[in-house]
Amino acid sequence: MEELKNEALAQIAQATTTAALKEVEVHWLGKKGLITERLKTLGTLAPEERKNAGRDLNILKNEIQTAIAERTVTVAASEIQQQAASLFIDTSMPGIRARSGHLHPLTMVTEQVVDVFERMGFFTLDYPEAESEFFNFDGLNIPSDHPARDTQDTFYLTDGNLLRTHTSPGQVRAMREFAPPFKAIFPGRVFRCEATDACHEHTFNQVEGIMIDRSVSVANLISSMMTLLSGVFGRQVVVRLRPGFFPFVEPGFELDIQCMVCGGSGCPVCKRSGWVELMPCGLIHPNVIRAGGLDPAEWEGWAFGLGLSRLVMMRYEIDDIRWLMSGDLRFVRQF
Ligand code: FA5
Repeated sequence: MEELKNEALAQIAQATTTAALKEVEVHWLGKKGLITERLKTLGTLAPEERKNAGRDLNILKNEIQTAIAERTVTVAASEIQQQAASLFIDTSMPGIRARSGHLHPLTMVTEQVVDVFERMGFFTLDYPEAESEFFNFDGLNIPSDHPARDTQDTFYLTDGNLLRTHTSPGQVRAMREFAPPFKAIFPGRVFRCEATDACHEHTFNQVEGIMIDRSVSVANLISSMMTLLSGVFGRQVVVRLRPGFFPFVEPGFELDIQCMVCGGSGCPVCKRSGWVELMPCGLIHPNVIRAGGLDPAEWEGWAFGLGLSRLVMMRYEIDDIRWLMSGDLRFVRQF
């Protein structure tokens, strides 16, 4: 026993790496290690001998285990020291700049619009992108034979629903959901089955806004629009108001903004006209108020449908709407 112990302790002392120590451990205490093998032969000894040999072997086993554990601490510490000494840190090396992510320009402008409107007392709602024909068309005073349906080429879904072509379905939904008076906006994606160009996408963003009260005015509508635009652009912008037709408003207007990409001189974004159609609006048609479950004799409202993607283009002077959804990081990283 004494000889075995000396031999084991000598091997442990000689091991200078954790790998070498592991080998020593396997050699003595492993499944086929010396001590384990000897413990297995105990059964062949006479009972008296077996008792003593068993006790001695277990004492030896514990001693070896303790010695290995102690040596492991020393060896590991010296290994760490060696590693640290061999590490050379060149503090003059140029660093690798961490690139932090940021919001997409569309998200930034949406948040700005939401912020301006929330400060004016509007609350923000989120309505479904997959809509029923009722909310997208019929409820908005656009029956199935109405020519206005043709101006918004529609993606129909196999379940009979459709991808909303504008955010206006939220008008009827909001009126059904909230007791008037109230004012709300609902930003979101809309979809149209149409050919794309510098200022037309098949998937783009709008923000709808409505105000329902006993008496509302076009003057109030226009002043809200102006507050929004100066809030987003941080400066005075040139706008013009034209009459516009939408079945769900009466009277209806088109609010155009002077093209901020070319300053009004004409470019592909404004189709060389110097103006960009940005924000149709008007007083909500009595039929829509009715579809919203309210009595048009008691309640009035105004609504607008802002082309958010176009607003982003104007805000950041982007010359082609298709950049927005392109997923091209070279574009996104510029903001
Ligand atoms: C509508 O979508 C109406 N729902 C807006 C409205 C709301 C009118 C409330 C009255 C009251 P229009 O189809 O014109 O209208 O689209 C609204 C805005 O979305 C346009 O002024 C334009 O800025 C933007 N827009 C329209 N089509 C596209 C397109 N293909 N790509 C990008 N922006 C578009």
